[in-house]
Amino acid sequence: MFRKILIANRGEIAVRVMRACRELDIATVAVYSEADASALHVRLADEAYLIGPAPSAESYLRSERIIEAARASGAEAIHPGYGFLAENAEFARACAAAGIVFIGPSPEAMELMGSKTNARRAAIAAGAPVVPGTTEALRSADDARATAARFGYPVMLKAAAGGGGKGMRLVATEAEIASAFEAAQSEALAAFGDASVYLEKAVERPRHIEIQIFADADGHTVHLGERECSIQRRHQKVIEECPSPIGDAGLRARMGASAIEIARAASYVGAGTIEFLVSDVSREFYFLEMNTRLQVEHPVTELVTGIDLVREQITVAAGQPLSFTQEEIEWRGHAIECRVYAEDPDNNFLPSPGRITTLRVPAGPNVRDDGGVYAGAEVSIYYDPMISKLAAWGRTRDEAIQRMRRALAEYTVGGIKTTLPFFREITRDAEFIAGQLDTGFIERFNVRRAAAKAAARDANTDEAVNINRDLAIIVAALAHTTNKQAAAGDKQTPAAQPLSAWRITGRTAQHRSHDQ
Ligand code: MV4
Repeated sequence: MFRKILIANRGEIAVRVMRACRELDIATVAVYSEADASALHVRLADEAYLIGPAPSAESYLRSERIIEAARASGAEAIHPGYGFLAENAEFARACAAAGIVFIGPSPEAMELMGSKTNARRAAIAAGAPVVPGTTEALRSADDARATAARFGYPVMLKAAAGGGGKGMRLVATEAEIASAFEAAQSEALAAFGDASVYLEKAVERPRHIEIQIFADADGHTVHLGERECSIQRRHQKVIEECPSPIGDAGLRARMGASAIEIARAASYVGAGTIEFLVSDVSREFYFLEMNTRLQVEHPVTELVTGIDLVREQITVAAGQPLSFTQEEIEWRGHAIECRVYAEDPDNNFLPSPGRITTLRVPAGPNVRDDGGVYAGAEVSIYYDPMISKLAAWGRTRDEAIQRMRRALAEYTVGGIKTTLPFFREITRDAEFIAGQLDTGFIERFNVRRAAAKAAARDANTDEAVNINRDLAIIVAALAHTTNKQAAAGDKQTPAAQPLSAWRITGRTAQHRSHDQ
């Protein structure tokens, strides 16, 4: 087993990896930018190396500096977390060249899956169902038009070097195809340095359901079930669940078997995720892409299976076999995760950087918070503003939702805006509770939310009018009595009491507990 591991990341995921290291008695090395000198991951590590200025291109993306830090510290392995260098095949090669173990799949597997057209070809070869479309880049606008006509509108244009929806275009009619193709090409070139664009038939109102897979170097490949990730905003996941509300043992077994075939076709080793689109209507599923990293939402799988995925990544990278077989995996209950961001949900989710003045993190039965901050920490403008992932487990989905609501009510973050109030609303939304989670969920929810806000404003106005009217009546009545008493020469009338004091105090306290 390794004695020392360097974590080439920051924030909550660096902290999460360090926790697994500590349980395995492995020493931890942090790397940090000038903006992160007092960040939580630096405080929790056994040692830490400054690798550059705040911008990630000058720090967390500088592979040579990170490898230098690994050498200087004597770390035998590097865990990349997610993002930054996690899916960078060149970095994995540079680690190997320096005699350091990259905790992840081979550079070849990363490269294969990094090309979405090659990944589609590999999935087809593995016999997995794939969204109808091309496995080659489109050659021209004319080629795009002819190909779209062959598959039928609506179609999706996607960057071959992309993934995660970046540079993606939905095209509804032939009139738009040429301009959409040109736009997709230039977006792909700007974002990925590669203008290649391919075509898929658009799946209407799909769900995004992904399968967690794991493989060791001895060729044991297993799946750990699905995660439902359909609640997304601008292609960023917002809430994830395990299992999917539409999942059952049959769908899981079929999707799991396909995912294992795809992983085997790529000679995959380590933790990986196969993304599928699932039709809400037919329950048919189609391969979308494979992510060759530990994913942000891995905790929901951990809560339901009881398996520590990061620990397993480390032991598998050290050459050990998987610590469990497919038959030993059991899925128990339901887990939900909310990604808590330093963003203002009342101002179009604008980032809300700054100092966290107060912090109360929920705990108690079956609640897990994977955080990367503390009271007094600074949320920087330079990085992703996710401050924690709050997860709740219950025996049923309803119980998990109730527990999540309780945890959200306990959570307070002072000094910055967060998405906590947004989650308090979602977890009370009827469509969410019913599990109707196709790709249009957030859009529909935002419409309902705006309508509810407007109604609340109107109700408040009504209430204020009523209170004023009631007060006017009380004041008039009091004045009448007082005048009568004064006229009668009564000197015993007590001073007026503030009638609604208890109510005002109660409201203030409630507002405080939901303070951002
Ligand atoms: C699609 C699609 C419909 N048809 N591909 C891909 C990346 C993901 N972030 C969004 N992606 C989609 N790919 C085809 N052929 C619809 C989406 C999609 C989506 C998928 C799941 C959850 C939310 C989504 C929101 C917009 C688009």
